[in-house]
Amino acid sequence: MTHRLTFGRPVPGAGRTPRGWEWQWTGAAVMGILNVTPDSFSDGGRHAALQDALTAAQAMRGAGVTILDIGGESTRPGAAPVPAHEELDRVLPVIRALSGADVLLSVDTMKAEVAAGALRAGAHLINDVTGLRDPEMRRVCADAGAPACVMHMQGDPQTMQDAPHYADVVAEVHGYLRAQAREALSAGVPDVLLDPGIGFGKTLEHNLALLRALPDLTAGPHPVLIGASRKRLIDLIAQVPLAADRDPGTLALHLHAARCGAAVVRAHAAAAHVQALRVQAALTQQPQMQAAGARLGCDA
Ligand code: HH2
Repeated sequence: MTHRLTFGRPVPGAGRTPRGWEWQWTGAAVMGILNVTPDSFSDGGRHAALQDALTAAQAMRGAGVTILDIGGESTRPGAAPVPAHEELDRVLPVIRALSGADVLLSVDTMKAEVAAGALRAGAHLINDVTGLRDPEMRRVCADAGAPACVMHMQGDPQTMQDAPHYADVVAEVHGYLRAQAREALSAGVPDVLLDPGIGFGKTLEHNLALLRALPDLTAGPHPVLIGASRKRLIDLIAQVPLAADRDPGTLALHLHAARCGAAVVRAHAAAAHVQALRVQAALTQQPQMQAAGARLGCDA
């Protein structure tokens, strides 16, 4: 399946179209997670020094990862909020050091102020786990010509896992994502990716229902991102208490997502994902690399 994402300004690997600059790829691209936080649930503290973050980025890039998602604030259940200036201090040096590299830079932030600073420093894409609910976030993305990932979360990270409740989780989450996409596009955001938000205010049954219903979401007009990497649902399914041990379960979930038409999978073990997705693509005879994706070594 071929996916497209439109930017309002030139970005690495994008081709010019009448609507802007388009990134086009086939199969699921890998978004490598680069958390520069002390407290992320799986990789907290690992990339605190700039050099460690750049070494990790280089390794992912070398393995064929085409999008890096740089995060300066943990969103794990119960995480303490971080002031904008502190989040900027964490992400800006990494963005500046990587800007100009042949890779798309996404910034994982809930704050318009952080998004604005990150985009000025050279980021290309905003990943907002609050789904662009803040009109200021929509304005910042529109002004910078940056597409955004619109994610669903019930509640906020402090309380979201207390008692998640839905009458019909699939209808509610998909309806919310479509409404937020309309809102973002009408505010001038050039394009959106949609993400049902695995683990964000959801029980195991809610997560499984959303993953099973993925073909309904991927049949829509917007590319879909799935981020199940090392999340607790894998422990609940397969009894794996340590987050760092959950890569096999992550791969199973993300290969399922790719088969269901997901455009991007967000992963800690990014190199292993590139390899597994290439093998899966060969089995399903999807052409591996096309157009812009070929130049970027885009993952099938
Ligand atoms: N999950 C996390 C963070 N950001 N963004 C999107 N679009 N989708 C996700 O599923 C998602 C996300 C949580 O994972 P991680 O970054 O590893 O942990 P932490 O939030 O503790 O930094």
